[in-house]
Amino acid sequence: MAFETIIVEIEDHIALIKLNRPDALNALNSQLLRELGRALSEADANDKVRCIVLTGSEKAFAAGADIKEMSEKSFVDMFLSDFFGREGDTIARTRKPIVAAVSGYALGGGCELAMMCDFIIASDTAKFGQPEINLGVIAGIGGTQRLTKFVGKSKSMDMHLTGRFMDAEEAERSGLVSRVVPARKLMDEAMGAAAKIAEKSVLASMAVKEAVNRAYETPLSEGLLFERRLFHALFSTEDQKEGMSAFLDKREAQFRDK
Ligand code: CO8
Repeated sequence: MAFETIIVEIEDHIALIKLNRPDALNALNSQLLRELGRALSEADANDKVRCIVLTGSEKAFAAGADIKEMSEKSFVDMFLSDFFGREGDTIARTRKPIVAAVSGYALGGGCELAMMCDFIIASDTAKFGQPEINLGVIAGIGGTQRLTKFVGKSKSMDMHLTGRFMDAEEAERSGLVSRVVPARKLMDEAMGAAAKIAEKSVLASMAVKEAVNRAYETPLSEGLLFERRLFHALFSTEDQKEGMSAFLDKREAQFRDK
């Protein structure tokens, strides 16, 4: 079934997913999150895809959850439908690497969506924020947890309590984004990073994701053990033999995800 709220292009082992609700600054409604979840699951299952890039428009990555869709809902509606819980879990469970390319507004659910990706490359026009407090609510799809882990308690409290926006420079300084580039170079930078990742073994990329994400979930000793087991396990792959022989033979490795 075709998508209506996102555009998906697959080329050179990269799935480029563009949020596409321009009239609402890519506000995240149920349809968009369902379609995004489906596109990510399909990318995970597609042997041709080795990395995913998620982006929005120049003006907005996403300006949050769709306020029109939510405004009249009751607690019972939200609780019974587990509003966006399942969709959020599907996105966060994607196993292949996802690079977020953020230009313009990444607010509320938009900031939370960017943080579910594996790293964020921002244009110098990017603005991050958790302004839910202005609507009388709080973040609902990971913002209080992920932002706090990325930028620390003080700045996270500041963002959530005041609802102020953080520019790209502050976001890089605080560890929320990995790189900032001029707006006109954003997609080249993100696609370049994805192309680098796509050259690697998907087995190793997935292992990196699992191990780095464990750092947020477990005490250090458990995380170190988990990393070591994955490291050992990769010695059962052909890609490890290929990667190490290629280094010794002074040639480029050709990974086959086996
Ligand atoms: N929901 C619905 N429509 C939106 C949203 C939104 N979050 N943001 C913008 N729009 C719409 C506007 O209503 C407007 O539509 P229309 O032309 O029909 O009136 C259009 O997009 C353009 O917006 P503006 O005219 O407001 O554009 P400006 O350039 O003046 O302002 C801003 C841009 C500053 C981004 C402004 O639109 C704004 O403040 N938007 C709301 C930001 C916000 O509060 N986000 C948080 C939403 S709550 C949330 O995300 C909760 C997350 C928890 C669950 C998450 C699940 C994914």
